[in-house]
Amino acid sequence: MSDVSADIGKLREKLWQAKRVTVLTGAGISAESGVPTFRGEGGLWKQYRAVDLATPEAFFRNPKLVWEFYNWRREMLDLLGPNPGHYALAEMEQRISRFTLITQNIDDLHRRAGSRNVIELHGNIWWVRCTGCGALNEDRRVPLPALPECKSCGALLRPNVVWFGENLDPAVLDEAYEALSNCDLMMVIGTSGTVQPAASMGLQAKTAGAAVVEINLEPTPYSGIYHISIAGKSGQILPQLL
Ligand code: BV8
Ligand code: ZN
Repeated sequence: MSDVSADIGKLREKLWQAKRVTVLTGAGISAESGVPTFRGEGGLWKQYRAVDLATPEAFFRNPKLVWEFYNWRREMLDLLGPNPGHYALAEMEQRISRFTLITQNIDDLHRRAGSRNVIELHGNIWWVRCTGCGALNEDRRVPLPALPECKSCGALLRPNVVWFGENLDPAVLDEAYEALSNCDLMMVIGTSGTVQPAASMGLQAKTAGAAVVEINLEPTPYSGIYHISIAGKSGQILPQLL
């Protein structure tokens, strides 16, 4: 039995014995849906240098370019769908009474796969927020106009996502910390562990006493620190846990 399948067996055991399970996902869980990750080959940051575009300064300087970046992702996401990894997590939520899913992704694929209780740390690409009156709306037009305007006050809309240098919503963070501080199993899936504060959440769960298991295509700075680190594709590994 390869050590990967041994580890999957160990994780399956922990999963169905756990009293409370918390999951944190990153771009890697959407890779098998065809959504480019931030760091992989053809990653978002290379083509569009998201670090430069996903910032309030970039939006202030050139809102048209930033909206072009988000419209490009919205159009792509409109054609793509969840993969077996997303569906497996939605199934787990049905079968495990105390199960919380935290995601860094803004692609809405967890909800489209049927997950209901999703903590979106960095917002959601299908929601827009008015830079004038703050109105928040879901807007699934693809594409949006080049410079979309608020229908009630006419000011420029922005994607309702958290940009680099922006604070996360404190209420969302509180919910995430409650879930990771009170679980006995935390799975960290498809994230390179680069972006804070999400990157420290696995370690925080471990410090709070949880068993932490990583599922990732490649090693991350945390692989040696978590209890189990399984190298592989989440779309192939997660269904084996059901
Ligand atoms: C904050 C939404 C307080 C937008 C995102 C200097 C100046 C200013 C800020 C900072 C600074 N230094 C550090 C910071 C803090 C900064 C940060 O961490 N920067 C990084 C770049 C160093 N963080 C912030 O700014 C956060 N706010 O800290 O507020 C503050 C306030 C003011 C000043 C300072 C601090 C806000 C961060 C949120 C940014 N918004 N997304 C959008 O998406 O357009 S982040 C975005 O990038 C994602 O949401 C995600 O969080 C991150 C990408 O990471 P991953 O998801 O891990 O993706 P990645 O491609 O890296 O990895 C994928 C992994 O999957 C890989 O390991 C791969 O091997 C694996 N994989 C691939 N395929 C598969 C797979 N695994 C399994 N199966 C597969 N099939
Ligand atoms: Zn408005």
